[in-house]
Amino acid sequence: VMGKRLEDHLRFAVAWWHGFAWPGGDPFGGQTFQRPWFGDTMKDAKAKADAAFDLFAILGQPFFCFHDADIRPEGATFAESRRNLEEMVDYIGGKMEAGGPKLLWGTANLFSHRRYMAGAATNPDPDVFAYAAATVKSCIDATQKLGGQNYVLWGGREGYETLLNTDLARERQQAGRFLQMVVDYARKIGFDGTILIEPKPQEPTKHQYDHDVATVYGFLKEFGLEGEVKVNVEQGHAILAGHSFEHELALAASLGILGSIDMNRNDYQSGWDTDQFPNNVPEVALAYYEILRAGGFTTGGTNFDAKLRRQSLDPVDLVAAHVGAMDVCARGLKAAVALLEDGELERLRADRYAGWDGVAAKAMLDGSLEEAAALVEERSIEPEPRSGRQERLEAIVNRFV
Ligand code: 3MF
Ligand code: MG
Ligand code: MG
Repeated sequence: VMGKRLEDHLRFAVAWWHGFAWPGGDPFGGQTFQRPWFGDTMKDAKAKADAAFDLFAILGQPFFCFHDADIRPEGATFAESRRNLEEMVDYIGGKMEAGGPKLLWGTANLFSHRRYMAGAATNPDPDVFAYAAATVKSCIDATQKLGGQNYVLWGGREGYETLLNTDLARERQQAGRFLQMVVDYARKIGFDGTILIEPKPQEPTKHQYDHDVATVYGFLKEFGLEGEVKVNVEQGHAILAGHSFEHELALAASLGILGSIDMNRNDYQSGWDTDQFPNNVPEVALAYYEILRAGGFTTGGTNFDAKLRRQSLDPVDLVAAHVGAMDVCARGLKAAVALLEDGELERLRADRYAGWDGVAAKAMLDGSLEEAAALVEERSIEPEPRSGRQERLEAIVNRFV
């Protein structure tokens, strides 16, 4: 399709944080999982990397993604954390050279540590801003060193709980300044990957400044960064924002900022992010349909931002989870390709707007209210609603999924 093999459209990535770092945390209990590699030492971090590459060898997926905090132990000081990260980057780099997957993206965890409870870039404390900036620098360096094709920023704590203690305008300015610093540094060191913001509403802070694609685009425009930064769209985050996955993808594509996707599943109980592995082929098909219509991924890909359920104690379940998820995506992509090749949907869509091909209608696109008013009276225009044929379109989709 479009000159590429099917798998080159999918560009699967395994997320390091769910598979190897997530302790099965339960807000009503605590840690659920026990893994032999859990621990705070460099030895544990290396054992975790070994386990990760064992899984990658079984799955054979082309990419992986990580946060700094997933791959290195936190040091007693910033400098120690940075050195730990550098050592792990060398360790992982060696494994990648031996034939492992490539890095789709790296990112900084600016949300788990208690220092970020009141925000990272948007924190009222300038020391936290500086610490976050230093951390992102070390993560861009790590991503660059491992040949990462993108760099992601998810503003997990960039928001507020109560407006009463919040200078909203100031915090958004701080976030804009921070993002400019990120872009400047990435360009300065010759990082040629794509910088991506991952929008998400309502969690963990009640009011997130990066609520959805439209909000992030407004933010990028405000700071003149819409040509520099794109978005990483996540299914679960789209649902939490009251959208569908395909809506967020289509909007991002139309704004020219569609970069990559975090694939997972949030469904009817959508008050919080459940990060399940995808298992809804029709929904996935509509997502890839939008991605293909936008020309497919360039540097982006399909990252499984999905975790095992807490009762799935055996890490071997990670194999089944990823295999099943890849199958769902492959089936969704094939359905999307078949729909595009069939062409009926696109013909019907174009047909719906065919009225705009007339000369008078075209003139209205650069006309005025007066011209429209004159036209309506001169031609006695009295519109009747046209048939939308929605069930017919859905029936076409249903033939392919
Ligand atoms: C939270 C997320 C994050 C991001 C990650 C990279 C922990 O809901 O989706 O995963 O994907 O921080 O941006
Ligand atoms: Mg995500
Ligand atoms: Mg998420």
